[in-house]
Amino acid sequence: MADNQKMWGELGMNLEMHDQLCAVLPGAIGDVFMSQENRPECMDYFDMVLADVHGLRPAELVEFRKNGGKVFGTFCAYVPDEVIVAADAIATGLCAGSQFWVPGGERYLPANTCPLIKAMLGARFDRTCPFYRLADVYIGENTCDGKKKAYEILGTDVPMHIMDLPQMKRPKDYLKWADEIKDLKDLVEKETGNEVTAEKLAEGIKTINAKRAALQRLYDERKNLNVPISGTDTLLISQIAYYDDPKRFAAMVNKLCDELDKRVAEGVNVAEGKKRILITGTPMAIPNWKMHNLVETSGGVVVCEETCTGTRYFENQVDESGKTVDEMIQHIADRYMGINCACFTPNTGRFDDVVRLAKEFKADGVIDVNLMFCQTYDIEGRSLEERCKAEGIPFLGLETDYTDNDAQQLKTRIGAFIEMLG
Ligand code: BJ8
Repeated sequence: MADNQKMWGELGMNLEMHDQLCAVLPGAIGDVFMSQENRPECMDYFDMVLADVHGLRPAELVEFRKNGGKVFGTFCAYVPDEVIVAADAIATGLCAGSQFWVPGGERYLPANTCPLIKAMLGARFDRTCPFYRLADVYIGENTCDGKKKAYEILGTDVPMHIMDLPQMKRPKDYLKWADEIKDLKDLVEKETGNEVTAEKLAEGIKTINAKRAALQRLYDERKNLNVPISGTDTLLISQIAYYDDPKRFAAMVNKLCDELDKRVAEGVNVAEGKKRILITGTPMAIPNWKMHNLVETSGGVVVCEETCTGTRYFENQVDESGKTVDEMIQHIADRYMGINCACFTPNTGRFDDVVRLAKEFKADGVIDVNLMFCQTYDIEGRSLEERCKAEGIPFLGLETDYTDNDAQQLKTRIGAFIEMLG
């Protein structure tokens, strides 16, 4: 901890304010994670990463930068880590999931902005997140209007590169995204001084594919009728995926899955008698565990997340058959364009995914959870509800923010929904 204080000081963080954030974390971890019964032993690694979330990984990034390495901060599941890794650089997710950062963001943004965006700005401008201090360049993307405009404000304080994400999925849009990925490659080459050769890019693709495969394996475990791991624990793993070292992360997830294989064989079930819930909607950035905690303390178990901190992050692999850098970049673009975000029109692929996943994971019901003021997901929720109802899938739509003000009300609604599932 003393070392952490020194590191945070050297990173120019607001130590006094940051102490306030650190003070609440152990309580939150205890309430949300340690109160669960019969957790897999291999959660130890992820618990450790969480307990020292602003110490362990940041210390590695500090060391990496001392040796000349470059760190790129990202905010969206569409930004391909493959290209960054191929330049021997590190990609780290910067999405922010704490109410602690929201007031800081409100100094720069209208109050009726999505809390994820407000927290992003608060984390940067309050100087209370080491990851925001450690990223040399931020990679933004044209997705929703709020993020797009917030990046302009972040860009006044930190080097910012924006990727122009198409908002439709026509053949020319796939080519356009490949072109944007080429620009990203040029940027990381320039920043790092390292060339992204075909060999390096092939290696980067393999590394990130292996990470995705490990997450797919973890999710497959949850398809069992005996659920070997809670949704809350799985969400934590998905959140850590955005900033841990990809090779180590994949190894730790696979180790956990070995344990889960055994638990499944032995009939261990962490959710005896609970209703299986699929959550869909906006991402849940660390430390946002609110909805999972509410569902799993109200008679439900979350068996799948159709979100960017869930299946959208890891489903589908990059085709590894590319020989040239251009071919590989097109394959990367093709994989990422397969993500179904509400920023796209039309986005019926997401409805197909929700229905497919609800069946695969044997969900009793779907809860669509959207962050307040996220227009695209909010508007899309109506059509998603119609589709689920047409398929005979019970559906509940909820809107929330990062505060606990609505927790009791949400718990009542979730409890009633789960009871209705019979
Ligand atoms: S691919 S979901 S990570 S844009 S910030 S859209 S909640 S108003 S995060 Fe996203 Fe990429 Fe899409 Fe995924 Fe709404 Fe808030 Fe915007 Fe958000």
